[in-house]
Amino acid sequence: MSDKGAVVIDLKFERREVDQALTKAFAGRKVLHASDKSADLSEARYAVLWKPDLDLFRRAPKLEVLFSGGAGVDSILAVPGLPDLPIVRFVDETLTTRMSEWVVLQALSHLRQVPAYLGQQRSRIWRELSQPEAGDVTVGVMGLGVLGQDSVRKLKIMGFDVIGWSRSRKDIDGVETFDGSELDAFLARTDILVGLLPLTDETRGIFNASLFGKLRQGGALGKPVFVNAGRGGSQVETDLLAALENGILGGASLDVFENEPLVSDSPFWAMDNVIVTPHAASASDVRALFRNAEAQMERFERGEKLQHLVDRMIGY
Ligand code: NDP
Ligand code: OXD
Repeated sequence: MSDKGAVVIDLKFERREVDQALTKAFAGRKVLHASDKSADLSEARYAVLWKPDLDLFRRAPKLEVLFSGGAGVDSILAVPGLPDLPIVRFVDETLTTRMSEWVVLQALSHLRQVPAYLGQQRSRIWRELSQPEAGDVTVGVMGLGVLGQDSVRKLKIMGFDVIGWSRSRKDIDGVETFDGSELDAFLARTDILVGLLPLTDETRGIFNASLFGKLRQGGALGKPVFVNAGRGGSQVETDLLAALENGILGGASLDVFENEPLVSDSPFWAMDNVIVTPHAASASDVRALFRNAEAQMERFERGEKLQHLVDRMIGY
């Protein structure tokens, strides 16, 4: 075995996919599985992890870099006893493209009244509904990071009027942007609100009754629509449910929930104007994840800076 650093894999993903991806990954490196409780992890330098075992850091005390199995790192940052090591987020075109596909799909579904037409189909009703133009609908994206910026570009291509909000103002061609202090002005313009925020102390519960009440009423869709693929901890589900029931919101597309999996008796499943997907907006492609981690390990061993590092002070 070469002197390249050993890697521990602790991914709570489909094992078959992980094993298959490993056949073409980490050449020249020892690969260890945290799930193998008899494995000696004591010399491992790297861990690729998603929902890691609580004893991982005790078993692997010489880790130097952690690689997140996903773009969001809230669950890693919440692990008790997490060592103070650099954490690399998963950033890859496959993940970005999948998320933009989901976001555009949801925006188009609400624009083109897919939930209503599916209801009509089930009742065998042939009735054309009124059809607003995409350009008359403003999609407001909260979170203009890697995923948000690609989504706004693709929403623009579909003809929507697109605006965006993030902690620090972004400069994106053809998109009006707002900074953290301008949330109310941003919401007042928004017909379809898209959440692509990380879960942090600041964003926990941000999608609440007060926020829903500030979205534009009477736009081209009549009532505003809420779309969330960031994290469920950012939405207050009792407020969301009330807003959908009392008509503050006209619909929603939800990929993430306060508690996952969504319980079978959740009212969201049965709401005609709500589209539910099982945290599947953008699943990590394991082959791409390993390719990225491997490239970063090579950089690290050449003495170059790691990319896509998490800022633990701000939590993303
Ligand atoms: P980035 O870190 O690239 O972007 C995060 C964005 O959120 C930045 O624009 C940042 O602002 C903004 N932001 C963070 N906190 C605040 C705040 N308090 N106020 C205003 N803006 C804030 O993340 P990604 O785009 O890569 O991913 C976003 C999230 O998407 C992930 O954290 C994860 O939770 C979720 N995700 C969900 C998936 C799914 O399948 N449902 C799949 C992948 C990711 P600034 O630019 O100023 O720093
Ligand atoms: C991620 C996710 O953060 O899948 O990548 O949610």
